[in-house]
Amino acid sequence: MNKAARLFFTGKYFRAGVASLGILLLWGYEVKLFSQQSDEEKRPNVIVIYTDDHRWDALGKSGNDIIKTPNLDKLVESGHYFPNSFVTLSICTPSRAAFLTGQYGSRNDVMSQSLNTINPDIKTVAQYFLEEDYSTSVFGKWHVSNSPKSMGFEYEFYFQGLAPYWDVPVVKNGKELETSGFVEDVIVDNAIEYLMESKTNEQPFFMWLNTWAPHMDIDFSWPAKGKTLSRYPIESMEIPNNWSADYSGKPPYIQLNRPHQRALYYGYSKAYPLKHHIRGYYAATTDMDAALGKLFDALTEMGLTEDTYILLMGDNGWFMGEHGLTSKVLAYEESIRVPLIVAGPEVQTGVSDHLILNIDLMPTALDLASIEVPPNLHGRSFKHLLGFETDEGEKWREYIFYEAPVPVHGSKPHYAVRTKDWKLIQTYDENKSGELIFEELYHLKNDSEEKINLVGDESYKDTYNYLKAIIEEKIEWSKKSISN
Ligand SMILES: [Ca+2]
Repeated sequence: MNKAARLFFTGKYFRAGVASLGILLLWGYEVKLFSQQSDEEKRPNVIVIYTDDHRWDALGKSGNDIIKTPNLDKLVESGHYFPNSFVTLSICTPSRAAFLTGQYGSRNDVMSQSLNTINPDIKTVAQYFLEEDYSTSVFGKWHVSNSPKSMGFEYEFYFQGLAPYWDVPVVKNGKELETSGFVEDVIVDNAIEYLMESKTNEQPFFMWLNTWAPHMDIDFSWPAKGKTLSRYPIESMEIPNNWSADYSGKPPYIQLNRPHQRALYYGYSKAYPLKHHIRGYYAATTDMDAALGKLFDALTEMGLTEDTYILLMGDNGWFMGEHGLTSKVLAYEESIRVPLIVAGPEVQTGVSDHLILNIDLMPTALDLASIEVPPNLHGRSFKHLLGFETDEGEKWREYIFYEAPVPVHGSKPHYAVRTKDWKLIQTYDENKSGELIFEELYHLKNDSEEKINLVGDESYKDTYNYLKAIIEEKIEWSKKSISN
């Protein structure tokens, strides 16, 4: 249906039409046509949930036997799970901008926590939904400098970056507001309240819900609920296999700079402080899971499940001692790989190993709502991978491109290309020369923990050349996007 027709059926003209048909009904006219059209034109709701610093394996269904995420596991069972999902740049603000625009940071202008203003000429996912007469809302962490309203969200309940886990101050529709309780409960309770108010509205809704957990809180810890922490005995936490990093195959600056030095500050050279952090991260994830469980239950109780798509993805991952590191940004798996689950009407249940990016969420969300996907996006709709017949066809990307073109948290400019089995990372000098200073090649199929750098190994020369040609072409493309 074209936009004009859609607006007719959903806007004031349609409401006027309904009133007229009501009069016709009183006169005893046949109204079968009306009821058929109403069902046919019912449009789905879409909820995108962005979980913060949620690494791909902090999910029971990923095979993690320690973490407790019963509600997300249920979502996996009822929907489609993509364990090979990644972000285009692993840090909060650029990841949000990538989702909102369906484009890389080099195009939307958001490439670090300080380069945090989305190019206002680019239309966001919320603006596309708004144009189709959806009601649009955002909840939880916002973390870009543009205002939610200017990005197409009619209803806002948000806070900016670093925040406390308890009694978080928020902005609700332009007004500052104090809250009490755990941050995820505050976010979800307000979202449920909004849904209660809007469920009788004939407009469908597009909601973006951003969690704060399991991101570290404003004091760099994870003050989860006491009961939840007690479910994770510190001695049961497992130290990662790639904890004691051998830096001989890694760019030397990593050891000397923030990613490693901050880990040392946290005490990660010893097992106990690291296990203590793993416990806090897992408990915060479980508390987040419980809050999302309340949202899922509320959708069921309100009878919205059958009309609502849920797309849940992590905004970036998080190092928990792997390679002796903390934090994110760097292109290793723990940082760039995130959970992705999609559930909703007629979504085929199952698990797919296709390589998905966060920039694919926007076109997929629009496509699920049968809204035309704009042609200028970098991401692609993966609706057909959810069991729907579409024009997209079956061929999907064979690699993902990762860009971190400006220094963030002590990183140097670096890029990566990852296929299902391999990854090539290139690190560049951040100074004017911009020369290539380090390369890493990992055979993920045999070395998922990225311990052995195979650059220079003659046996893998063809693979290296193949990936090198791709990454250098993509880097040129990325640089060109920035200069434009
Ligand atoms: Ca994040």
